[in-house]
Amino acid sequence: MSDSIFEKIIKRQIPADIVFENDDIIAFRDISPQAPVHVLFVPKRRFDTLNDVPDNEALLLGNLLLAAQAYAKSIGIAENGYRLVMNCNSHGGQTVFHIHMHLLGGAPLTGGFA
Ligand code: DGP
Repeated sequence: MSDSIFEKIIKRQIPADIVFENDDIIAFRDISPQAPVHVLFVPKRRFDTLNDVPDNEALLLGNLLLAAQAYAKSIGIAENGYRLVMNCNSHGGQTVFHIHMHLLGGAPLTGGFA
């Protein structure tokens, strides 16, 4: 299977504005921001969609949430609030098939997010 665009970012084969990284997770600014803060939290190990994540990866999913929470606190948007979104497959509007969670914030967010 060829690398996803996010695997290329993880391997530094294409540039990204990386804001957080540890052994399991990388976070970088979305190329097409939908809010003043729009960061993608991405597990380094690839699962194409949320449907492909097995039961024994609960810790990874939890750590993805906690990484976003910690980052939101670190940049001062946690108190006002933010939105976390994971899109799955076509009805969810998923366009990159390497699971990722959107952190959106920095201003009041209106209705939907696609
Ligand atoms: P989704 O619809 O949930 O699959 O969102 C994929 C997001 O990935 C979309 O908001 C745009 C972002 N994106 C796609 N390609 C790149 C890229 O090369 N660099 C960065 N930083 N973001 C990307």
